[in-house]
Amino acid sequence: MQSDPSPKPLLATLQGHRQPVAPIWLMRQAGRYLPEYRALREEKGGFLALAMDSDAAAEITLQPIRRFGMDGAILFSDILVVPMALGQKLWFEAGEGPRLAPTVQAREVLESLQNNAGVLEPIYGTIRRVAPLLPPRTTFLGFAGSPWTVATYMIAGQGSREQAEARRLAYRDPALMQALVDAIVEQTITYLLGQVDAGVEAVQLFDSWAGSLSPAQFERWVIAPNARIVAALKGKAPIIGFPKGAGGKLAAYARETGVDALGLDETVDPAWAHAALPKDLPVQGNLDPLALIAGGAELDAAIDRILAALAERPHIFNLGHGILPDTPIAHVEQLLARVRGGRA
Ligand code: 1CP
Repeated sequence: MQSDPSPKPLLATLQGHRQPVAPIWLMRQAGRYLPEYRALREEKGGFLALAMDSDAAAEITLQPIRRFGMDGAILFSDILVVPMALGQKLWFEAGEGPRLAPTVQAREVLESLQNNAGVLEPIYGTIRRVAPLLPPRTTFLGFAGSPWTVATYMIAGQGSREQAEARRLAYRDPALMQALVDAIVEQTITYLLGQVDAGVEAVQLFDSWAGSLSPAQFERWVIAPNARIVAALKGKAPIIGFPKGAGGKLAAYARETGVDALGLDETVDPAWAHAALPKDLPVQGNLDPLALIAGGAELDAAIDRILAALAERPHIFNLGHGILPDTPIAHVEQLLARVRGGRA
């Protein structure tokens, strides 16, 4: 049964109500393509310092809302704070990316885990600061990484091209992998419920590396853990699942996890998705971030194709992956005007 639609277009779409104009937000909308973000990062001295400073993180969450009037504000934080809450040391190498404490063996990661959930307090502080400042039509989104994607970082200690260490461990010692994933699931549920308590209205599970798994492994390490998280959040806040690279496994993912909405990456044909997915399932996506960089008539055409393919179902416009740091701001403005002007 559908609830009464929220007056907020993005939240109403997540509740299953198609909007005359698709609501829009962009993954990584708070970040390096914005001069106001770069200025604040310079001042605070790095990503983690920003994310753990509730005032700075609140300001960054609000920057794209002020500049563009996005329909969704996404909490400024990172998926790797969950390993930190599990006791793994996290830092960011300037110009490179996140690093997690030296991990010789996954067993060591697991054995050294301890509940350090107190480190998440400043993030709830960010949410409490942002919530009362949002315009009435803006939906506040929280997020977490999906357990598989988070595990790949915990095991490799950093981003890894094909997630080979984690995939190898999953075959070689599935019990160990399961114990690690279980720990992440529990902490993620606590974290997401904490976000909802603090004031977010919906959440997204980012599964950036879902695409590297074979079908049976996808069932076990993507679908099953995400289904547990979805079940724990049911009735509390809608969940958008974003299993990047899942391709033909998207329909099974949606059905078996019970997510409220499905994020599509840019490799998915939206017309295929519309035909293959349940008619009332809200979908989000899926402009290629490189089309946004290119701009011009090609950008307009790419936007129009997506809007047309998904016009008959609840649709949230977004990119197929995070916005890239060299994206011109004028192209983001062009995108918003096209999406908002195209259908009335
Ligand atoms: O200033 C900087 O250089 C930091 C860059 C940055 C930012 C802006 C990182 C480091 N994280 C973030 C914020 C972030 N990360 C958000 C904030 C909200 C928003 O969307 O505006 C979100 C949702 C994330 C999610 C995230 N972090 C993912 C999943 C989505 C995706 O893009 O695939 C992943 C994989 C991460 C890990 C991470 N954090 C940062 C980097 C550079 C990476 C990728 C590292 C790698 O794979 O090597």
